[in-house]
Amino acid sequence: MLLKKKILVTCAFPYSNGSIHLGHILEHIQADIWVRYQRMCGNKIFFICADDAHGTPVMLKAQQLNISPENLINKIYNEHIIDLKKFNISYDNYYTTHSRENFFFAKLIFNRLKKRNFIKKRIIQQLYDFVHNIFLPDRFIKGSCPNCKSINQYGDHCENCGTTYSSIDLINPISVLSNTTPILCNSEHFFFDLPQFSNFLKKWIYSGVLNKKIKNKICEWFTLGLKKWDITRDSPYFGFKIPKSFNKYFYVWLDAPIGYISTFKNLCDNKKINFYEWWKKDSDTELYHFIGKDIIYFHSLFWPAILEGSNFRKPTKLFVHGHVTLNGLKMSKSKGNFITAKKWLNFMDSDSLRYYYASKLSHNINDIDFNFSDFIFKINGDIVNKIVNLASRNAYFINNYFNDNLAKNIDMSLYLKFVKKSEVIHEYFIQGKFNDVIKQIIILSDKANYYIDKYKPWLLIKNNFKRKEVHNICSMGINMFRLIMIYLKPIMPILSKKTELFLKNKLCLKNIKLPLINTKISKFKPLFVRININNLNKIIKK
Ligand code: NOT
Ligand code: ZN
Repeated sequence: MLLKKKILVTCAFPYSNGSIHLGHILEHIQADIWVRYQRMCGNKIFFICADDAHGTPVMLKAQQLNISPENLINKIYNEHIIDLKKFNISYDNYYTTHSRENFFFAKLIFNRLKKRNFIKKRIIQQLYDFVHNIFLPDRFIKGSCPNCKSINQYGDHCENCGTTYSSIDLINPISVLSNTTPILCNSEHFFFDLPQFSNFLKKWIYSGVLNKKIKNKICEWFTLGLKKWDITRDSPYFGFKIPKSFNKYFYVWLDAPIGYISTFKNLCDNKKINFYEWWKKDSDTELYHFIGKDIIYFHSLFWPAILEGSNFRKPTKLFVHGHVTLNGLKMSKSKGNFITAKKWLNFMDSDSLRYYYASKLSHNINDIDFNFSDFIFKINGDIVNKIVNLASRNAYFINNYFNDNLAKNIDMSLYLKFVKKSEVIHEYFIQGKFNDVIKQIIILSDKANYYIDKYKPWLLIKNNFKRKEVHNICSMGINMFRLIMIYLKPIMPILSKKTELFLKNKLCLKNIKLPLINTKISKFKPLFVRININNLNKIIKK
């Protein structure tokens, strides 16, 4: 018997200052499909996520709404939980970084790093807004790019020429908060000494954790040279206060990844799981992070270095995806092409989006375009016309002529060809090549429909001597539908539930070699409703 794996999977934590939108949902769906498939294989797997609750944007948003930050993050947390549940994202724990467990691990890790001399103090200059009495984060400063001089650029990088720089190098900086000119002030900060980890990281990156494209990107960063990383923020800040410091806080990006550890710890305490088996330095369990390409730096450099420096295990692999564009455009609130998860669910179902994203997801980091006509074409063409139609056209005969009973004989050689496909489909699932899973599923659906078209049970049924033949053919049709739905189960959980009721049988990989014969199915009820373009258009109308 194959040894069962022990796996922990995470998604990047959504910020506590806004709603989940279709861009976020891509990642949660991607990870959830992978996790559901691993569960079907019988592996022991935990799937966790949390809200990323700290930082200046959360603090300012709460001020704007005239509520406390705690109040804001609670409200957003409840919304996030509901949205993710409705997309059937099957988290074992969805927690928050504003937790006592996270404070505990942030302190523990900081102290371990400090003890081993990986934390350095430095006095730095930063821009200060004297109207709001606050040091300004990069995103709250605008000015002209020091390189190409283009105006209205943010304090961290130029959207025109792509250069990254420090906000104090901006020409004519302006505070986005007060519209006044900020003043340079001194402040003492703690820095994480990333360059000390150069050798470790170079080795780690080549240990199979990343695919080639991403490795190349990281090599560029190595060539530029690793820099010490500022992990402190001054008060006022919403976050964890650094012990024994005067009004210094951990930067949100320090305690966010530590949330992976603390969210799991919270699960362990509730479910009596052995925490150290999963997080100790030489753990033989596996750890996978699903992230967007914008946060590779944090996960491939800072995060493994922090774990190494504080004596914890490192990730097994990063699954990195590109960003979602909507009908070819970047999603943006101001341009009106921005769809929240909640809005989507007001007009559409969740399975169809899961299927569409799966059909576009592979193991590369290309952006993923959500195109409305392509979406309708795929859902109505693949799900309704090919897959569900296979069930309905065969169930018609089984229900009406054979008292809901499946025959004793089906075409076993063809059946086993369908079973054999589970091997390549397995590889595609494991590698995250869901687009190839879908391609295989469609090939099988076409084959199955062709089989029925060839034998034409609707003509054979008119001949009393051909009854048995019709019974066998349509029972084979139902069996092919069942195998297709087993492969589709991690992708479309709602359709799968309905299919299980229809087949009176649980869709699972374990007994895939045994066909459904000489057993009853239910009366067929529509399993999926055709998608209407008008509903889709309503989503983008305000
Ligand atoms: N809230 C961040 C973002 O970019 C992601 C945090 C990821 C979680 O949306 N932790 N880490 N690392
Ligand atoms: Zn520029």
